[in-house]
Parts: sequence; structure tokens; C-alpha cells
Amino acid sequence: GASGKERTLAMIKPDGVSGNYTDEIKRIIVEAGFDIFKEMLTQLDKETASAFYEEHSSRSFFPHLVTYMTSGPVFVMVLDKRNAVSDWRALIGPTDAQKAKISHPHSIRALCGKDSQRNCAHGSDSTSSAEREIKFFFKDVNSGDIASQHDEL
Ligand code: DGI
Repeated sequence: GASGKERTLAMIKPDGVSGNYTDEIKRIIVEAGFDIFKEMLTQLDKETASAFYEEHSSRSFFPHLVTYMTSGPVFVMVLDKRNAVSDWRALIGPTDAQKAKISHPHSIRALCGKDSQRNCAHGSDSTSSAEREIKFFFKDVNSGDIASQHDEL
């Protein structure tokens, strides 16, 4: 829509939740100007984690990724903001948390990630993946441009 308002799917992964980073990350999110429209603490099972990351199912790291993602609860959020998708990706930083600590020291992955797998946070990488991922976790949420959703907001 003309306003550029978007929704994205954000997740604090098991290492972030078990490391007690949830409240700090939520503070960072709000200070950066996002509205947390939905939030949910949930435990992924193997089937759900595999379906969420199905685009990576042929990768050698996939079984490890599924084991990691099911190792404890995750905190899933729907975030609203102008340019939410790219701004949330910028805030979490690069996939490899080791690299994030050097190149993006103020990013969330630098804060609480460990390496390229245990990177503590997820963000949709495009508006189309945001739409898919929001529906994946929140079946009742309209994932599109929130400018047309005054009934919800
Ligand atoms: O969108 P991102 O999470 O930044 O990165 P992605 O879509 O390329 O990969 C999705 C997840 O898969 C990532 O957060 C962690 C895992 N992953 C990606 N590359 C590697 C990896 N896991 C391992 N073990 N090794 C990798 O090279």
C-alpha cells in the first residue's frame, strides 16, 4: 500500500529464549519503532520445524537445524512497521552470528547468537515469505499490507 506499512514474522529461537533474551529483544523491537501485533511462546515439534524450514530440506545442515529448532521453546511475533521486513532483517544482522559480532556488533544476532546455526533470531526475508510465515503461525492474521486492515488495528 501507499503507506509502506508492512508485517513481518519474527522469532526468538531456542537459544535466545533459554538464554533469557526475550525481554531485552522485545525492548529493542519497541525502541526501533515496531509494534508487536501478536506474540506466542511455543514449542516446535520436528514436523513443524521441518515444514517451517522446508526450503532448506536438501541442505546438509537440515537435520541439525531441525534438532536445534526443537531443542526448546521459541517466541514468535508479528511485527508491524513501515518497511518491517527489511528493517527487522537489518536489526537481527547476518546469518552467521560470529560474523555479526564483527560486522554488526549492535545487532541482535551479535547480542545472543553463537554461530551460523544457533543465531538466536529469525526474520522473514521478503514480503512473500512474511505472508507465508505469518499464516504458518497465526492462521487468523491478515499478513498483508496493514494499511488496508484498519478493522484489526
Ligand atoms: O534467513 P537466515 O536465517 O538469515 O538464513 P537462511 O535462510 O540462509 O538459513 C536459515 C537458517 O538455517 C539459519 O538461520 C540457520 C540455518 N543455517 C543457515 N546456514 C547454515 C545453517 N545452519 C548450519 N548449521 N550451517 C549453515 O551453513
